[in-house]
Amino acid sequence: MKKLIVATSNPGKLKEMQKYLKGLDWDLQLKPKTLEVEETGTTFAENACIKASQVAKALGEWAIADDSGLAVDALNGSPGLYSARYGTTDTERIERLLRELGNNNQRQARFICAVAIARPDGSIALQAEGICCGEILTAPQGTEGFGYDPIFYVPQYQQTFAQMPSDLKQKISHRGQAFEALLPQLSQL
Ligand code: ITT
Repeated sequence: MKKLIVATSNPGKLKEMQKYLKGLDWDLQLKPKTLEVEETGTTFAENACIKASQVAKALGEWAIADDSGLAVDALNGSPGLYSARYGTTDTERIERLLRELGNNNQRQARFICAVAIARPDGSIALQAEGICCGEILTAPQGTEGFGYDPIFYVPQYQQTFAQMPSDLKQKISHRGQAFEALLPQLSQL
């Protein structure tokens, strides 16, 4: 089995990525904590490639990375690429977003996820992207998931990502869409 390094420091993402990659012919290993990569790209796709490529090259192994974030229409797409840097904890990030949105009734938002897989020499082998549209609530609801999940409401299911069963989130989320596009290509590598 070929080794695939999962290049993330986010435990919530890791859990979801492991589920998508389960049962494939790859031996998943987590990136060492000390190996940190600066996200200098200007798009989610660029950052996913930077993370996968640098980790792959540093370890001489295949690597997969995810770069994702929440874009809120009324905030001109913020926090976007800066979703992780919006605060130091999930609670702080959620509070800041709710504060900035205030009682604006334009609450449309979308989650975006880019995934990339790099070869051991750092070159990019595969890339995919997914988007999930929803609305930002005025207060958190639900305890599942991670990150901004408690304030991201999906009208079609009348639930936030943090209220829905994890299997449903896995299927309909931005990450779900990205992996749906990636997995058939991955099994052909
Ligand atoms: P790595 O770069 O180490 O993978 P990170 O948390 O820094 O971890 P990003 O730079 O991609 O990851 O930032 C993504 C931000 O968006 C971060 O705050 C996440 O918690 C949040 N986020 C991404 N996907 C999410 C999801 O499915 N549900 C809730 N929040 C999510």
